[in-house]
Amino acid sequence: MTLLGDMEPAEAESVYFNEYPPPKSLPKHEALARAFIDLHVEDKRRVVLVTSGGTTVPLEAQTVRFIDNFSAGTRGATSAEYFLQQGYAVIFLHRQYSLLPYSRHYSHSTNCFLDFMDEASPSADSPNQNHGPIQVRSEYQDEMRDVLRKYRYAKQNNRLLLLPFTTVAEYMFELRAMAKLMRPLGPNALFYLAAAVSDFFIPRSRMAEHKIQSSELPANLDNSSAIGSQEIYTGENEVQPPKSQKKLVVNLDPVPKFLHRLVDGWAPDGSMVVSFKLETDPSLLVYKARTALQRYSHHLVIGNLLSTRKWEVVFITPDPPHERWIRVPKARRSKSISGVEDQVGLAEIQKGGQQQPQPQE
Ligand code: 9Z3
Repeated sequence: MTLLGDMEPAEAESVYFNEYPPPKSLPKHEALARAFIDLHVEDKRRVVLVTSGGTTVPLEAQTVRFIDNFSAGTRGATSAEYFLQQGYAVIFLHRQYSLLPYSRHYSHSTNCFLDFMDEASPSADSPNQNHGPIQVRSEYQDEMRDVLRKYRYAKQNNRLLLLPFTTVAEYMFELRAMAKLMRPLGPNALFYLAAAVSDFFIPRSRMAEHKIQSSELPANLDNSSAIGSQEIYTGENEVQPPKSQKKLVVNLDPVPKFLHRLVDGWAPDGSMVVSFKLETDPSLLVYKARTALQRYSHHLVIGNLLSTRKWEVVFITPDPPHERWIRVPKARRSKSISGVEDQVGLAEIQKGGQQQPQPQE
C-alpha cells in the first residue's frame, strides 16, 4: 500500500480527505468565517489565520485514548494579540481549551483568574452587610484594564473569530476550508501556522472502533478490540505476537504534508504563508527550517527549539539575510516568559501594504 506521504500532494489530499468525515462543526465554522471574511474584505482589512495549540491523534474511533503534544497555545494566542494590535482581523483556529488571546493572561493553572480577585469590605450601604463586592486586586488594576479594553475592542469590532479543533484530521479540514474561504482577500490574507501539528497518525481504515482492551475477553464476546487482535497492533504483514503479551504497539503513518497544497492550491494568490518548525536538537533546526522553506516555497519559516522557544527564534527567509536570530534579552526573559512574540515583532513578517490603524479604546 502506498503511504500518503509518498503520493503526489493533490492525490494525497483526495485520499486523506475522503477517508474522514468532515468535522461536525465545519459547516457552522465555515458560515461564521464567510461572514467574518466578507466584512473585512469590504473594509479592505488584512486578515490572518493563526493556528494554535496541539493536535490529537486518536487511537480509537470512539476515542478514549489519544496521542497529544505539549503545546499550550502560548505562541498562537500571544501572536494573535499582536496581530490585532497591528490592525489585522484574526481567525484563531485553535485546539479546544488551549490558551486564547487576552483571556490567556488569566487562565490555566499558572494564571488562575481567582488569584487576581479580592472581596472588598462591605460598605455601610451594602444591601448585604456580610458580602462585599468582588473586585480586581489593586496591584492588577492597570494591567487588567489594558487587557480588558483590547479584548472589548476586538470583540465589539468583530476582529477576532475563535474556531476550535481537537484532532489532527479536524485541523486539516478546518485549515483547508478557511484557506479557500480566504481567497477573496488576495494579498490581504496571511497564514501564521503556529499549531503543533502531529507528524504521525493512524489512518481511519486501521483504527480500532471501540476502546482498546488490555485483557482478553471471553470467547463468546466479540474481542475485536482486545490487544493482540488489534489492527493497530499488527499493522500490515506483521506477525502477531502471542496474546499473552499484553503490549500495545502502535503503528503510525506519516501525516501528509499539506503545506504544499496550502501554498499551491488552497490559499489565495499573493497571500503570505508563515510556518513554524519545532526541533529539540539544535544541530537540526536551521537545516530543517531551510528544507521546509525550499520544499514548500512559502515566505518565512520561524524555527524554534522546545527548550528555548520562549526567548529565541530563528527567521529563515528566501531572501538575504536568509537566517536571522531574534532573542529576548536575558533581563527581560522572566517578564516575557509568555511570549517571545514581543520580540518576533509583526513588523518582521508584514510585507508591503499600508500599516493599519492601531485599535484605540
Ligand atoms: C511551533 O513551533 C510553535 O512555536 C510551538 C509553540 C508549538 C513550539 P507553545 O504553544 O509552543 O507556545 O507552547 N509550532 C510547530 C509547528 C509545526 O508543527 N509545524 C509543522 C512542521 O514543521 C507543520 S507546518 O512540519
